[in-house]
Amino acid sequence: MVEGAETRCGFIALIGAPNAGKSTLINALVGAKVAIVSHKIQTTRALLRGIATAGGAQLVFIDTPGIFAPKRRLDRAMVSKAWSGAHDADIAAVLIDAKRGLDEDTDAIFDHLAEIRQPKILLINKVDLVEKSTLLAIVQAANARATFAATFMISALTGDGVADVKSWLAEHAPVGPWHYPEDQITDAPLRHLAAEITREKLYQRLHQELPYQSTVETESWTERKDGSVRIEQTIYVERDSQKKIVLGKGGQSIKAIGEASRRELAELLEKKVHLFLFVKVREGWGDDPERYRQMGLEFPKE
Ligand SMILES: Nc1nc2c(ncn2[C@@H]2O[C@H](COP(=O)(O)OP(=O)(O)OP(=O)(O)O)[C@@H](O)[C@H]2O)c(=O)[nH]1
Ligand SMILES: [Mg+2]
Repeated sequence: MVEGAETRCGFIALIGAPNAGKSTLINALVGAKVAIVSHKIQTTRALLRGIATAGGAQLVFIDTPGIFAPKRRLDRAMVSKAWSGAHDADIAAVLIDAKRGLDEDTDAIFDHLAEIRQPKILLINKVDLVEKSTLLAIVQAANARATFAATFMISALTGDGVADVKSWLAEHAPVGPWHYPEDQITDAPLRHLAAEITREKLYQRLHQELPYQSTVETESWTERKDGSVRIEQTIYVERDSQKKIVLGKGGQSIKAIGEASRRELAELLEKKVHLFLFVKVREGWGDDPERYRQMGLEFPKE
């Protein structure tokens, strides 16, 4: 930051259908992995802030859970978190997956956009996957449904167009002091980030419904004299049959998950990590207020 120069600080919520690429984009904008990503829908569960700087501006991006038609209690908690993130921001960035276009999920989002009074920008993501003509049709259809201050074509995966989004936001962020120290890249505590990394490995390794019926919590974190850290985490599942799958034959599956997570944690923390994973059956954790509190979600009454 230049001494004496006018500073800007903007909060930007990324909203969009499940799997649109919100978390991938936040990592690209921040330039480091702060949010977990998977090819499965509904990976992100709570709000997470990723912080970037551009020029004299601090840009605080809010990753939100994909917005979709909620059925379970956990889904409802995630959807309401996503909208609250959009309402609290200075600017809402609406992300559309170019491959999917204005499908049912995106349509439902557009129905609610009028309620958001803040300026909105449109980001058409995954341009690496489609033809130019398809993109133009999406842009036209989207702009007919809502008013956007700007439209960008990007690929969060390749980084194409991401710098343009950043500079536009830096120019349009409200004037004001920075909210976070200059070198901070996320507001998530390390314990939470560590649990998320293990959850990402679960999502990548397990199939069908199982990831949605599990959650991960960091139970203990001990810095050791030799400079390494000992982390204990619990994976909660709903049923004994699910525990068996998470463990895998002869413990193979949990071992692979633990190894992948440990490796990434060691890289993130830049120290040796001893990771211990425990699998616990907690029937009905999806109806347990404490699990929601741990995830950073409010517990819906019904
Ligand atoms: N080809 C391509 N794939 C992308 C791009 N952006 C994201 N993806 C992929 O899309 C999938 C979903 O990405 P996420 O970042 O987890 O999507 P999300 O919107 O955060 O999803 P939820 O948290 O479930 O709402 C992943 O497999 C990403 O690698 C892109 O620009 N191009
Ligand atoms: Mg996500």
